[in-house]
Amino acid sequence: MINRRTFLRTVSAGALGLAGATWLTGCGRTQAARSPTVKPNFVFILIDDMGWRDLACYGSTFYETPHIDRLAAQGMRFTDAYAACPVCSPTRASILTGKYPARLNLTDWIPGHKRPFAKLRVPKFNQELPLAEVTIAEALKPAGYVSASIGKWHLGTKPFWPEKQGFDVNFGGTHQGQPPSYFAPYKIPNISKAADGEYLTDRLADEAAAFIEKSKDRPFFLYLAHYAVHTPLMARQEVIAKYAAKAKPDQPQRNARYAAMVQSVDDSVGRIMATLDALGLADRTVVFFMSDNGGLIGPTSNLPLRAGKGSLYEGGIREPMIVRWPGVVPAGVTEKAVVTSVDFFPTILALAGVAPAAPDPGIDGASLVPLLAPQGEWAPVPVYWHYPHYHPGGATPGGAIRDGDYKLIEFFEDDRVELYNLKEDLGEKKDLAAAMPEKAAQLRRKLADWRRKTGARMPTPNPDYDPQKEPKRADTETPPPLADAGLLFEE
Ligand SMILES: [Ca+2]
Repeated sequence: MINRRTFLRTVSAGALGLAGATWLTGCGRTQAARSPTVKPNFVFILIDDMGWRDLACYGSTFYETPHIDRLAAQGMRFTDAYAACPVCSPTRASILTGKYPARLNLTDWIPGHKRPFAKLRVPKFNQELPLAEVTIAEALKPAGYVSASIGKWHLGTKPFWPEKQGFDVNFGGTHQGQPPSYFAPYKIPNISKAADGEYLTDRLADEAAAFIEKSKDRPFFLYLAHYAVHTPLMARQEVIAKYAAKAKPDQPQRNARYAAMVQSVDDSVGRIMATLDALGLADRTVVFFMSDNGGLIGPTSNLPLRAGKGSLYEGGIREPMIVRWPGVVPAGVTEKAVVTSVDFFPTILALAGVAPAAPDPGIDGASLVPLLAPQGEWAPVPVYWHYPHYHPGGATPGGAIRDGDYKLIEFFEDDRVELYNLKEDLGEKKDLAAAMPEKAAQLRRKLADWRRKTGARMPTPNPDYDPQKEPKRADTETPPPLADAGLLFEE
């Protein structure tokens, strides 16, 4: 059986064996803007808590996202792309290292939260991305890349900030998982000199554009990790007014404040694209667009997907994902392959023609080059999750595997599984576990094998378990009424 790791080695041997970017010349596409010696730039735009359905090009009829829609029209749009975790920090770590959160023992958002009377005692997890891990920025550095982390970091305190993980520039990245305010003063320690009333998403776009301009003559890696669209819901008043006027109470997506935050993110993408165009860099810059976990139920709706942030149902983990590289990645293509956030690390290294001196056997991701270039053969592989934690949204500790059309979710509290055929049942409404016991058992075995291989830590029975003292379980699936959503998430 081929797993993501062995597959990576196979692809690496093919792609990287062709030193530098010369492999690109073999795919018969125009090479006018590139030469084998010019390495591509990478712009990785990561949105916080953006749901799968939060873009017009993914079916939203409320939010307006013309720039991101154009990015999709000029590149490849993935329908079945996943975050490796339904919450922030672990997915970020998976992107930067190519390893599953279970392997990194970074399985919940930092610092997590305590549930002393829950049925299960959850395992301890790393409170930072260990410095020994090799990030994309560190891997690209020997090839002459300059790297910037602009925006949210959320992978540890100061000794573990981006500048300790290979980034030459860190603007606004700290231990913080959300900004105290989206309007200056932000109270983010490494953002200074902000004019009163300045809006954070705009400022991050400004800083990103300035970094691109400054780095235009050398290969660069820009990791633009927006704090948006995470709470607190704060946006420009005039944009909120526009969406308030078109919000309909009977529509699942209807929060004007959240819509305005989405629009500002879209504006920032437009700003980045315009900067690349103005500098003549678009043809040698690979742009990735991704979110770190599913949309938060309340501010947004992930329908037709089930549930949202914190859950292993599709609403918590399926993400919008776009890759654009004019002349290499075919334009306007919808790609249905099942991919996950651990795949970015090997993909970026392969596209840069960078081979680590000593390949890390712990890399879980598969290079997406066979899908993107397209070059070589894409061999589908299962995707896994390990979230042995409780989430305030109501989710309980569990794990999951997506293998082809099927997905199995394991619930650790009661040792129960659910099985879904996502091709026929995107909303995960019809549990097939009882009807297809052999399929369920087969996927459960694969999930258990993967946990063993990655060293995943399991929760244990809690001797202090007291259901009376447990917080009342929230309904994870039904959005609150409009008025409540406003009250709950008012800044
Ligand atoms: Ca998040």
